[in-house]
Amino acid sequence: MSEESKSGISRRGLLGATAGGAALFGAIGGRLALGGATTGIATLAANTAALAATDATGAVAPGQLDEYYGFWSSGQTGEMRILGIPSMRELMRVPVFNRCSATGWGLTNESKRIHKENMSDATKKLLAANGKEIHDNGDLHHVHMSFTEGKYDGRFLFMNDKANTRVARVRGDVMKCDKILEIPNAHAIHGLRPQKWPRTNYVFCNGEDESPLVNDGSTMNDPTTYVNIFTAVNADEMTVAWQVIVSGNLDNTDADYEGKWAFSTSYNSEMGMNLADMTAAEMDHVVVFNIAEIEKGVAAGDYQELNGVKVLDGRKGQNKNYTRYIPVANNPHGCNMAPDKKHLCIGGKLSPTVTVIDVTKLDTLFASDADPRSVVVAEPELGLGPLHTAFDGKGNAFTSLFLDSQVVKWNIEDAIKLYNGEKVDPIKDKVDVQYQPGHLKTSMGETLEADGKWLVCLCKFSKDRFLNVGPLKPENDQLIDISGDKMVVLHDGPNFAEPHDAIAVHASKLSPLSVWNRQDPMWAETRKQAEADKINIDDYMDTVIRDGNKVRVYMSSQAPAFALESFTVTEGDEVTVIITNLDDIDDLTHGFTMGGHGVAMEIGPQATSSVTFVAANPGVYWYYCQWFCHALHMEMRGRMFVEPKKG
Ligand code: CUK
Ligand code: CUA
Ligand code: CA
Repeated sequence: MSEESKSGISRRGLLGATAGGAALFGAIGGRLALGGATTGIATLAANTAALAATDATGAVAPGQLDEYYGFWSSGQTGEMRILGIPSMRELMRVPVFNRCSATGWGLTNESKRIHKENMSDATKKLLAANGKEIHDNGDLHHVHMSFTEGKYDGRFLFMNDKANTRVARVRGDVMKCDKILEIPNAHAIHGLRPQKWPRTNYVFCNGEDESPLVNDGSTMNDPTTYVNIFTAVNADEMTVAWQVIVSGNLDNTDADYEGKWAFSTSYNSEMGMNLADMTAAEMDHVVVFNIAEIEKGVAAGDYQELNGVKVLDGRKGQNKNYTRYIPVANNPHGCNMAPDKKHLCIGGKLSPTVTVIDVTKLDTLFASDADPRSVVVAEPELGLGPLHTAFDGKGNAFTSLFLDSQVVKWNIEDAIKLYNGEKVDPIKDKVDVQYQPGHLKTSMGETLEADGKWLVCLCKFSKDRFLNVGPLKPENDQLIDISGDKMVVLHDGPNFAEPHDAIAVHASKLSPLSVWNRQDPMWAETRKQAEADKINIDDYMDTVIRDGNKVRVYMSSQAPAFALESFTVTEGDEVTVIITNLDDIDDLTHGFTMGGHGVAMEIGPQATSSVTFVAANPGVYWYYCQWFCHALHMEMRGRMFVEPKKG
């Protein structure tokens, strides 16, 4: 731990901000054992009699629960991760755009159905040409929870795939992905945010890569044919509601707290096709989308229909009710709406400034031909490489400085005063982070319930912070205490490639199930097939159905046995194994792995899962449960006999 954070912890201890709760010396000891040389914490523990289980050091005692769920993206890994805050313990990985060996995501019929449900014909063709059914990868940057009246409601989490232009949804009740939607017309969905007010009816999605609107290979070198597309996804149905063509490209996005606007940064207003051209202009812009006007445009038929989607024209010089373009310094990045409902903060990236836009001035802007810069109310110079901004709900903002490797704490009202010519310094504190931060997140900071307790800073480089694991190093997600005047870095959290973003959701917002509901829609299709086969998948089952060269093997599981000790198929048969886990005990998950067939899946308590494969080679093959479930878990196995084909 660095000298600064050592002294920071001591200072925090002296401030006595940790009062309350029982003495939990053991907790700190436990953390010491895991966390290594942290004499600062030891001193604090020795000196502080009363330390709550989840307070100042970020230590959470064994057996104690975190106060917040952290939902992390994972970039090119393609999954969503759940961490506890403040412990920074990884609690779960939820496969979404990736494949998962443990759970069978991407292998099971249930997950493949979700992958394919909204897949375009073009993608199906591409995948088939490459010998695949579904994509193997995704690039998941942004995870956000659904809102009701500006507060997290625990229903869903939404996330983007930049690699293959998709948006996915994870259910808050079971923490599994239930929808994947390929977005037509747009390319490389990057920024993504749910509407905050009155509820998440839309999820706003930025297409980052410019492409010809009709991308049929007829042109590459005529930049006038290139466009970028902003998409509103219907969050309940997971369908595309409408799209808007914009000038320039789209990077990050956010929405306001009145349900009136969405905002997107654009770093390529130049519509350049290489680095030099993308950074050529002095100014780029933020696009403001007027949701009500766009809905009116849709109702009035002011759109072209492209790949089944209503596409409106919101480019500069077109319908000025749909969009406005606010000039900001060249190549902006982050786009963050403050919980004061008023201030939108745009990270300068190439400029050392954050541009603050007062969204209550937007009505006037749309109603007039006023200078679009008239909505800018502050532009404090904060340091080098400002990317993203987070909030404490007390009027302060925290901006990541990529080049300076720092987080800067600044006061929004003071920045406005400075902009108006008063002599005030909006900067309240700076802290070194290790190293090169991207996103940063405060506890509940993207909601009206921002509580100003914790900040997680997602650093892009860890360099020397951990044991060397070879040329590929982990990222470093750092926990920072922001409850006092000074920020204090408390914890290094190594993380695998590559969380871009995270949210911190108070644990009270969620109550996931421990056991599946038997009527869950996840296996509705499987249930239909079973009904046709006259099998009740809610009960004990040990039946093999033969349907030409298709064989359906129905078996239940109950620790420590599958209902079928063995079954027989014929060489070349297409075999579907359907398993219901009849155990209804908390945490009693079984698995099914068919040896030598590249097949494995999870079957949670009271869940049904199914997987299909071709039994190509005659012989005896053992299947087994790969989830340690019982003292006799090793014995939870059986045989598939593949008879040679006759004649
Ligand atoms: S982007 Cu990665 S650090 Cu994709 Cu949210 Cu800014
Ligand atoms: Cu069932 Cu291991
Ligand atoms: Ca630019």
